[in-house]
Amino acid sequence: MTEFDLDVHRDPDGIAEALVVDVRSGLTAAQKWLPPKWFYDARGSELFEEITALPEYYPTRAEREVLDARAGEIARVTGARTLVELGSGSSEKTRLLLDGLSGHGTLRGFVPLDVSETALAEAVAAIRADYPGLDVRGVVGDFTEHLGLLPGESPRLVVFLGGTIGNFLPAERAKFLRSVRDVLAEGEWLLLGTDLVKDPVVLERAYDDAAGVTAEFDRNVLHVINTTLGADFDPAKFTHESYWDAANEWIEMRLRAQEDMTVHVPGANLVVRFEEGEHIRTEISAKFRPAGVAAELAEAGFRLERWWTDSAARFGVSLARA
Ligand code: AVJ
Repeated sequence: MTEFDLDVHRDPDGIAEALVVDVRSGLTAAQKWLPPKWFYDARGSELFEEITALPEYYPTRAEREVLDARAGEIARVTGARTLVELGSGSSEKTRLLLDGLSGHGTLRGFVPLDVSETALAEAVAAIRADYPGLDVRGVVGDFTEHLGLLPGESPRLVVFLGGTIGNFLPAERAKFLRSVRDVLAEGEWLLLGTDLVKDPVVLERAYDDAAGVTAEFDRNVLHVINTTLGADFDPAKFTHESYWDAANEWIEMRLRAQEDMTVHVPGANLVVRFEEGEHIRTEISAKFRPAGVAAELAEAGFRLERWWTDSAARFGVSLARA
């Protein structure tokens, strides 16, 4: 886990500074909010891995079903020499693509990019061990900032899986897709995973599981602020909720204050007051309709070449050409 293994575009000071900016703007807003990327310290990344195995959390399994069925086709259609994964986490599902692409004989390099240095270092070590001969270059960074720095031989296939694009607000999403298009040369590729609109009960359960793992994951952002900025949040005094916003077609995760509280955040030079019953919005996870995904990709300058869903049509995967 050193600069010999990973390209670090985010050092600990830079991370703390970025968190200060987000905490100041989010926790001083009339409706308090925090960006979801701050869930993912070592503990948060572990908790997310646990979430992916929960009975209620179907997206990981649904997307895996698609990748399992289509990896060979993705390799044939793209002929990719470099696989770039944004928000790679443990890179578990990526192995299906690595297998498909190496089986096809074109793949030379793998570039996983993630904000979590610990998760990335583990993934890089595991992939290097299992794919000798593959040039693996981990990049620690934020995919909203560090896209221009992605190495690798063309044609590249950029994959953004898990439905993480749903964490962006619609305007941010448009900007992000456009920025991915802009770093790609014509004829390079994007593989995009999008969770689909479905029964709100199923959605709300997926984000509020019976075992309470998602609640722990949600509260982890408060631990991260405590550890990084010396804050005195008492995470146990916030209850986790998932809420389906039908107008915006997104799930919100919320942390609701159980009593009046004053929280000190010395690292951000900030004191935050909470009223009993007030909530912090900690994540939006937008859900999509097939026509909407196609329109957003076209708007960003992509040509949609393939669209697949799992057999239960819970989750969509798009293969688009720049
Ligand atoms: C990793 C962003 C795809 O939005 O479903 C899981 C994160 N949050 N449970 C999602 C998450 C709560 C997840 N993404």
